[in-house]
Amino acid sequence: MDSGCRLSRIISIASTIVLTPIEWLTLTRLYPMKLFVFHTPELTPAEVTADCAIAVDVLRATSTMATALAAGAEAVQVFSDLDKLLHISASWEPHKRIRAGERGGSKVEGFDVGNSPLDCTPQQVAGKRLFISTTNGTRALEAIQAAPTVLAAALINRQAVVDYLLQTQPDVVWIVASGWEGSFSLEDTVCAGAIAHGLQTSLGCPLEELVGNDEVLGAVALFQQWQQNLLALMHYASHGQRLARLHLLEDMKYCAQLDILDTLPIQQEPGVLVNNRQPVAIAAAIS
Ligand code: 3SL
Repeated sequence: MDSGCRLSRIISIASTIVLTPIEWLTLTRLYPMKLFVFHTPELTPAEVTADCAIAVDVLRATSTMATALAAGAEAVQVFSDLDKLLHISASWEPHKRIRAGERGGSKVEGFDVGNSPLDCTPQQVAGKRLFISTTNGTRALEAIQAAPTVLAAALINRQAVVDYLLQTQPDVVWIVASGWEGSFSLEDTVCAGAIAHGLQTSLGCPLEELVGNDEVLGAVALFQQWQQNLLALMHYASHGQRLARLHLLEDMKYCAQLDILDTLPIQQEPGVLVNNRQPVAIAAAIS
């Protein structure tokens, strides 16, 4: 639809209903937001950046980060390198920090916890900084940390991410899936599709008005196919099978839930994410 046509559609809609300021803004800006999905950090352009870049690692890093912040962690600080994490966190008082280390799905020896969101109870993390290094998720966050706005998304906090994008309307948004050691991860791309689908539904615009690359269309199609069956998808996905072999079925069950946390991990300084929302009672969510 050309912009003249769009404008007359807007005027005719607006004349029949009472609009909130956000609805007016959405309509009058003619959906300038463009979404791009990248399946791995390696496929993400290094030389340019987006207005808003979102890292996704449903299994399990970004699910763990959102859960820790929902449980009242002071911040989450991410590292791709374990030694650097140990060095930087050493300057924090032990009762003010918790060190999470994961490689290949298992907890790294000497760390307080691995990468299970279910370990992030208020008793364990409230008031503390979570220093975390994981195989892929923390690398994805490092890859996008130069963007003016950096978020961490998972299925569990999808709606909080969508709401933020609706409120702030960045022009160019990248959704960067963590993948597994450089290759595609089904559950991350489905989450990217869930974000794009949520945005499109709220804006009420055709998907093609938001699409920046073909990957967005693929991600939305995958989400539409699996949205009623996200746990089954985890069991098909190669990383889900890896976690199942490690008997981490409860983690998979938890991470497969959609929109259960109103938590928005947002980068405050390079590598440090805080909650853009108030901590909430999460006992019910993680039980
Ligand atoms: O790859 C990662 O960053 C981790 O989330 C993988 S795992 O779920 O902890 O195995």
